[in-house]
Amino acid sequence: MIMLRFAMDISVIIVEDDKESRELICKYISDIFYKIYKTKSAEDAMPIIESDNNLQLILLDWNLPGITGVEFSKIIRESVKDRYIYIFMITGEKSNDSIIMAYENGVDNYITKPFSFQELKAKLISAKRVIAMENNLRKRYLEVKEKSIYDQLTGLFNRSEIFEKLNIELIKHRRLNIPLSIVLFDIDFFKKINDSYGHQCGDYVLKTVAEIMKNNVRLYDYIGRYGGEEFLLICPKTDRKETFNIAQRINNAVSNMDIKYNDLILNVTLSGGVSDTIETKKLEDLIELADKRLYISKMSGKNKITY
Ligand code: GH3
Ligand code: MG
Ligand code: MG
Ligand code: MG
Repeated sequence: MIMLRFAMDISVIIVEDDKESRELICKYISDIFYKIYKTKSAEDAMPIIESDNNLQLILLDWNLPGITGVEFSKIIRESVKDRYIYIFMITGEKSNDSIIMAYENGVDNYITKPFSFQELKAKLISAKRVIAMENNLRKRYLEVKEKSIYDQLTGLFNRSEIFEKLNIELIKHRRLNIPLSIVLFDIDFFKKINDSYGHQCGDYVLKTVAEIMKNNVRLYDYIGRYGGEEFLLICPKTDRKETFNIAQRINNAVSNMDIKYNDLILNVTLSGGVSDTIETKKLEDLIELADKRLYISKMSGKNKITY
């Protein structure tokens, strides 16, 4: 799911062991942030950083109990990957070397003590802009990623993604030494639907069949659109006898469904072929076996699963 985060929603944490400074900073920036946490140590700060997904700005003191702000900055960079966190140091250190070291360890910006609160505020307004930009980029990236793994028409995994899933599962199963099986499904007489009622009706049937399939697989199965009216189901930790039963159940659900399109009521059936990793461990051979059995189902009258 894509989380839309506006700059308004950014929460901030002040990590500063001096109570007076902590309170003062908080007071000065409270009108530009949605939520401000105040902590005296890295130890207290970490659980908050990990649990508040809106936390994207840290005001970090250089000297903290048991750890330096720079060390803490490095830890944050290594452990928080789900969002960009802008790390702002408040420091008494003025040497160029210290500042370079801070930047090398993940710090984004700093201000040296003593500082004017006006200047701090100005820098934080700019930080907010950078965070908003980061969030936009991330949101775009997730949108593009989502488009690149799902089939637009059916919402199932697309061909390349279902292959990717199969690849990953095969590697896992090789290690576990547990069987995995697949089913290749093909809608029977689908061309007739297009020819008789038009392509749009065909699309609607495809979408509906995909929906029924999705509702009838187990939580940990993967289903994707393999081609035009062909689907590939991956059943982890399952041999082909068991998977045959799952495939039958799916076919029954599809064939029992009255698909209503305008004034029409359509019924479709599936043919399928099942194979498993007890027969072969190779992806290509697994597909070929399932495809051969799908062909047998077609040749022997359709509306049938072969394993
Ligand atoms: P069989 O029972 O042997 O499987 O025959 P069939 O008619 O189902 O299979 P065939 O391979 O002859 O035709 C499949 C048709 O599916 C041909 C193609 O135009 C159609 N098709 C493929 N992708 C789409 C799509 O996205 N939308 C629609 N409406 N039709 C599609
Ligand atoms: Mg300190
Ligand atoms: Mg086909
Ligand atoms: Mg077909």
